[in-house]
Amino acid sequence: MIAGKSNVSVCLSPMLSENYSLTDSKAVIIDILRATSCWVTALANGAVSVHPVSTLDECQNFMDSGYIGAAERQGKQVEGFDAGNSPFDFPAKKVIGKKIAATTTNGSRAIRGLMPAKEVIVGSFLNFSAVARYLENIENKLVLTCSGWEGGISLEDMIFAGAMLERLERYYMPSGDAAVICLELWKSAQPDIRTWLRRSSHVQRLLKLGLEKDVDYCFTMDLFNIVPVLAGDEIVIPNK
Ligand code: 3SL
Repeated sequence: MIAGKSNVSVCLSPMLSENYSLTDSKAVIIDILRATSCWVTALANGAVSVHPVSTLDECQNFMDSGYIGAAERQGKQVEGFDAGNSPFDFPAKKVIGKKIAATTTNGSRAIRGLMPAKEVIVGSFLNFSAVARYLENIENKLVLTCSGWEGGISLEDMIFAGAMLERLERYYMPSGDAAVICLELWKSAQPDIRTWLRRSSHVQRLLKLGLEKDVDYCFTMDLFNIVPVLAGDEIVIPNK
């Protein structure tokens, strides 16, 4: 490690998280399609908090106590819940002043696995620069954690990680082969990231479900200037 720079590594899948020492690191949770993009949108639109939960039963219990219940499995909204996992499910008129409980196939479980970290920050392209600015000059090690898909990897999460590694290169020293792969991927995806990402299996899955609008939206840079973090069990915008 170069003096003055902290280490940044990339965890490509929650299945690999045991290889990272979270207790002395800050972590960024990444699920570009679509969990972290949804949570950032809901909070930017005025939701009080998002409580990520693993199971449908937990989500139902929160819904019974007044939360908006958002539940997705295999890309689709689960019947009986208030919302699925589309960013368009969380407009201001629906979420302002409300708490949300959210369960998704990968992201809501992946973030729960990061709870031992010193701080968990929610990253998406929608709040990319805000997160990058927040991470400049922090002295902790950093783990960029990709949610992937069912234990595997996801290109769009890796592209985000590569973009963040490049943005933070003045402040952090990339560590490990996963960081090298993500940086190389990010470079090779230039100049047209959206077209390059069409080869992602989850992009293809969402396109088959007619969700092109969601994909386009989630690849939009810097719509929001917010940095949501995990506070206890809930994701919030601090000092709000
Ligand atoms: O797995 C997840 O957390 C979701 O983001 C998947 S989906 O985009 O809602 O299909």
